[in-house]
Amino acid sequence: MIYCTADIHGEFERFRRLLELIRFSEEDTLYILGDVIDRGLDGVKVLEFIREQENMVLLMGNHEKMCLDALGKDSHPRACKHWELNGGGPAHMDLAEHPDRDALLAYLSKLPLFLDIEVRGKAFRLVHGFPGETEEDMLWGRPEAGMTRRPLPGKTVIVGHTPTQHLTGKSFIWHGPGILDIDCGCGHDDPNRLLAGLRLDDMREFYA
Ligand SMILES: [Mn+2]
Repeated sequence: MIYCTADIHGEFERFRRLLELIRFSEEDTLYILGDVIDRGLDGVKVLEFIREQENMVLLMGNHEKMCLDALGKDSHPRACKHWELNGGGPAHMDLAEHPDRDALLAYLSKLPLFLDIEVRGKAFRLVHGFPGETEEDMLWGRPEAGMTRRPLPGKTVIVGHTPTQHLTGKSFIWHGPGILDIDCGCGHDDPNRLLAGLRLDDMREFYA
């Protein structure tokens, strides 16, 4: 089976609970739509875990991009500040002295901005923020609650990045026209937050 999740934001235990809930096995594939680090404390642990799994595919989120801008080869103090202001403190600390720091940064630098996949004859675009032409759109763009037009004709778009609480006030997957937002606020302060999993074979939703 093919699953998606997004925006784990350092909540390693909740991520483990989701994997148990969906009985994730080596026959399955999990696409993770970015933002595994920051806000929660265990982002680097989540990142290392995902990197070790052959059947987990991570996409770039704006938090992975901020981490790369702060620590990668073109780093500058303003990028560090920007990352810290966006909850990058724990991952910054964990990566500073990390024995695999270079390998982890190299892994991050190769993450795709979007993926087009087909599951049981249905076409999907997976992207962190919103489908668009530029990296800025794809990492930072957001759907609007009242949108009426499909973002991509012929494709169902799956995004994270925008907590569904901001669109509907609820911690459940948001269904817009030809687009689903699966970021249910994991890693945020909201006591009602959830980590969602979506099975693309039958569009069944799971929550941890
Ligand atoms: Mn994001």
